[in-house]
Amino acid sequence: MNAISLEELQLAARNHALPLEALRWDVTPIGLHYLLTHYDIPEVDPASWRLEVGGLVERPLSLSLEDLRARPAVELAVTMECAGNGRAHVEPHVVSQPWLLEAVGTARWRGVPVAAVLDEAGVSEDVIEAVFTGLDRGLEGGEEQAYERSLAVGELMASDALLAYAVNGVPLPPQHGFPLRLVVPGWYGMTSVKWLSRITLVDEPFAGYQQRHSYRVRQEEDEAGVPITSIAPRALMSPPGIPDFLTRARVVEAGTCELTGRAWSGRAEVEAVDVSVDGGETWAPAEVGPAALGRYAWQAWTFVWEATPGEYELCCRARDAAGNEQPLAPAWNLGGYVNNAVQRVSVTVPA
Ligand SMILES: Nc1nc2c(c(=O)[nH]1)N[C@H]1C(S)=C(S)[C@@H](COP(=O)(O)O)O[C@H]1N2
Ligand SMILES: [Mo]
Repeated sequence: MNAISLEELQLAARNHALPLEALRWDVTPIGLHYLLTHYDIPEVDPASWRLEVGGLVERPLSLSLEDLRARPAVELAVTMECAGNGRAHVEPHVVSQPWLLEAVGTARWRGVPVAAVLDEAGVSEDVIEAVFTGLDRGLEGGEEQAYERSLAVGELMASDALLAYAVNGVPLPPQHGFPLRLVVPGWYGMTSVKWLSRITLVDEPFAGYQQRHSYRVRQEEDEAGVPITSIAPRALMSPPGIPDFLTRARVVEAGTCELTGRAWSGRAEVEAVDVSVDGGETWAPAEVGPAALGRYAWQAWTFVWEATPGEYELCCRARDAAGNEQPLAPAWNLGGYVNNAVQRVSVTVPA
């Protein structure tokens, strides 16, 4: 068992996960959506707040919330997952937000396509990236910084990325980026910058801390590593039966038990979910539902289990249409990122 420090507990108490029983909702009630904030939730006065679009553009823009709301809106159901999801299961232990495997949620984000706003500003020819800057500030790796991330401008213009001011039919709550956030469907959450204040078009690669140091798969400190982009496949199950208070191990009555859950991948449509009741020795296919919420949101799956008395380890495993499949065991990297090893749920079926 990996030991968690009080500092990690402090992070975990601020940044909560999705309670797994909340997988029952296709759209996550917003208070149950996972949450990750590196620094503090900033205070924003919506009347004086503006989104500045500048750098190498033909027409710099300064847009109020009303300006944005007046533009044609798009709503997208998006499954968002933290790149650190699964971190607490990697060994040796990686010190950071200690996610188990529930740093995920699906919401209906509403706002203005980023591409439309950039078109309006007129992106200059030599621009390669857009830098998205949040209002939140803090220290990380000894560097004082605003939370900032960039995206390649070609990719952005061709994407369905949104500047979202509403979620599940209500204005963004403070913790999810009020008044405006970026939402990049299919990408790990770090890309979707909250509390947006500025978009800056640049002609050289952005080298801010969250781009150059964090969110890269690296084995060694001095290695450049591979930047983290789209979400690897994962299936999760709503744990069946009832939990033990402390261990959360499950007790399920003997008889027919319908296992249910969700599966997603930011890389391609989910093609298959397999279920094991013996810790991954043997597998059988689950029934996977359609992409009912569109191509950026999770799909439901079900599996009928005839539970007989005994001890079980239930597992589920997703594969996408591009052939990406969840591994059985975690892979280690410095940041503890992108660990999509299969979920394991201990179950007792009493006689
Ligand atoms: N400004 C800002 N944006 C941010 C973050 C942050 O700390 N500050 N955290 C990022 C990370 S790591 C994730 S996983 C998602 C989480 O979004 P949520 O809290 O709305 O679920 O927001 C991203 N956007
Ligand atoms: Mo994250």
